Amino acid sequence: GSLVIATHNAGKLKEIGALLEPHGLKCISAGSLGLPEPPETGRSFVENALIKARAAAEASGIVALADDSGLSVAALDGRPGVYTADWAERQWFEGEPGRDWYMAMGKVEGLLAERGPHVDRQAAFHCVLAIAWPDGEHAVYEGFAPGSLVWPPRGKLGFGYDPVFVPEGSDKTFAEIEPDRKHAISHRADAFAKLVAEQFPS
Ligand code: ITT
Repeated sequence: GSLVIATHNAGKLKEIGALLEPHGLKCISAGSLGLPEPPETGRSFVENALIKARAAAEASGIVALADDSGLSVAALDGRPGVYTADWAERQWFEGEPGRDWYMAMGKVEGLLAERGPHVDRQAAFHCVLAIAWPDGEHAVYEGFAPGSLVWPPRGKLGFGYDPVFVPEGSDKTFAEIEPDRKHAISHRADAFAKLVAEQFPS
């Protein structure tokens, strides 16, 4: 079967495609269908993932999969959380195209630095996958990857905050490890395993 992937984030789309491929599932991107991007007005990853999946299923008439994800930093009381993309896109180094990623990571680091040299650097990536059918049926699956933040950023692989995130048990950042390895341990892989077990068992 085919699924519409309700994301406009190229990094996510690539990872979701790689995670779905072994299950014989084909991705159609929301962008290629010209689907609109609904406002993410939810206060949780679950709410936002459902908003995106339902809107795409309704508009396309095809089963849709959405991913809402983000980084929670312990010393920042879980921020940026659902606002991870907002911090990246708007609130930091606005107007310097191509450097936004560095800037967003720098905002997190700046807030950590304010808390002194012995600040707790623990953080976790969260991912909620929502699947929705045109008839309104839906389900959500949550994934999690514990780790810690490093500075300066290291590595060129992956996307988003990968260059500053070291997953638990590793000394490399997500941007320094091969995609296959990231796909074995990431928050997205964790949520995916639950989705596949329930929706696409082989
Ligand atoms: P869509 O809503 O169109 O899917 P988005 O980028 O706005 O795209 P989110 O609202 O879910 O998606 O924001 C997710 C944020 O978390 C975004 O800034 C990503 O860079 C970051 N993020 C999520 N997963 C990540 C990963 O595996 N590695 C690095 N950063 C990640």
